[in-house]
Amino acid sequence: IECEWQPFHAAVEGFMQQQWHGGPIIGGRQRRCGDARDVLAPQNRSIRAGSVHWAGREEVSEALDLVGEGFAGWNATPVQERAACLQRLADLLEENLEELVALCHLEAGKTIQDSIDEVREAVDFCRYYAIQACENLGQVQLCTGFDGAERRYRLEGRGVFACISPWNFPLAIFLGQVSAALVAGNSVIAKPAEQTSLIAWRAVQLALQAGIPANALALLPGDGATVGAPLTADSRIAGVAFTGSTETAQLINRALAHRDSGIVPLIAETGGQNAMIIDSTSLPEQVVRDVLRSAFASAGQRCSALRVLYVQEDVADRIVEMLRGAMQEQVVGDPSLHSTDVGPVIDREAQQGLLNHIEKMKRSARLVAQTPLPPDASEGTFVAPTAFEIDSIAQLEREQFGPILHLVRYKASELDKVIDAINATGYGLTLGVHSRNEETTRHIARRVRVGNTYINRDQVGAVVGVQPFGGQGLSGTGPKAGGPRYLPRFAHEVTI
Ligand code: TXE
Repeated sequence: IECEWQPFHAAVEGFMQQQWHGGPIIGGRQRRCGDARDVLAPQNRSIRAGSVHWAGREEVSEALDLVGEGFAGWNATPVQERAACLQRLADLLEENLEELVALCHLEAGKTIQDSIDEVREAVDFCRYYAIQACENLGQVQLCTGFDGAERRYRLEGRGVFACISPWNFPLAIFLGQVSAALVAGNSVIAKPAEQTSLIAWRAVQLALQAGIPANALALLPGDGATVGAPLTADSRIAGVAFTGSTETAQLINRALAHRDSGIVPLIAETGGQNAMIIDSTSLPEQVVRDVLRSAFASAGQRCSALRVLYVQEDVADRIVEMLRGAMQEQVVGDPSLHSTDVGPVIDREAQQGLLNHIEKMKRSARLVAQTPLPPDASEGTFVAPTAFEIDSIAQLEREQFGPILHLVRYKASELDKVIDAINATGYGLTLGVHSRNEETTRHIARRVRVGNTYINRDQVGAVVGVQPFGGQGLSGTGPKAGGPRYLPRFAHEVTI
């Protein structure tokens, strides 16, 4: 990691002096509507990365008209040409890596390494969907019916897709959704999260440079009420791809259901209440390393992140002791430093919510460990990684999207109760298991209802084309992003 990281530092630092000024992009032109809002770095609120104009209702309507007109032409473009645009976009992301790393680091407060990984994941999404599209979309497919006759069908774009994305993977999730929708033949209106509009704006500039037609892609930065809600309520939208909170996904679902024009798909990836189960055969050193990464990497702001650690009673004291020591050693602070393990959380609102939870838990649970904050922590939105001991996952009302871990001790005879409690949350995103007993791992993996299970390793999300990612229940609709069944959800099956 050191070798990979060091050469970036000088180039990234150069870009950190830059100011970016973004806004809505409609018809390939940037709009300067409304007041420009300052973009401040989460790690130090006196560092300004630039500014961004937010779209209003007028821009929403204008974008819908324009991108609606662009759909037919883009959908008629051969799939190989659409895929070639994604490959060129991937090339451009790589060519602009240092700028994008600086922007991701400043706008989302990510460490340099996390920012590099972020750009790489976005590149992988573009390349993977380009390849998948050429293999599975566009050309005529044959299927043989019960009557022995062959029928021909083709997958085509649905129309205008709204892609609504969160701030925690501001480039990778943003471009993952947009590239999938586009390559399937849809025209796209992209609505990035309020907190991370600048990097999305830069990505859309690069997409247009890569050859995506100006009337096939529009960007509308803005808030959920002004931009997101009117978009999803509009009859011109033919589908929605959404990643964010479960509550917002439910709102969108209701908005789509209440429209009196067409029934359209919602592809949603949402939150989780992710657990890890550790039994007495596990290797404590490996467990502690994987728990730290799973719970505190990216300051706990990954949808896959570990929230509740179930530890078998016989090994609990030892694990707790080791975890306490390791949490004491973690470094919280400036995400531009190679020595930093945990950076800031995204903004003051998120920070306050997490601090409130910590205060509440201090009154009702046992504090196990807390990583110290640096002396200058008040300049940014830092939250000290904290671990509490609680009785059950059922005590937690909602997902805490930050560096807070909850431990629960269980007896070997209670394993099935643990599994039932995890299933009873209604979420189903990720589960970690640490055990060297194959029967136990198989039993747990079969019974827990989650999208992704991680056995004897850390629980850190997706690997495009290798480990597709997505949940079930309150955690999302599937199909899994970065997997072979994702693209067809963005398309219509047309029999010819
Ligand atoms: O999500 P929101 P936030 C979860 C996690 C976190 C929570 C809050 O639990 O604590 O979400 O994050 C847009 N109609 N995850 O506040 O509010 C909004 O503008 C249409 C899980 O960012 O759901 C933004 O672009 N759109 C996760 C997007 O929805 C609306 C990643 C997400 O915002 C809207 C991040 C509306 N009515 C957070 N209201 C994961 N699974 O990866 C808001 N939006």
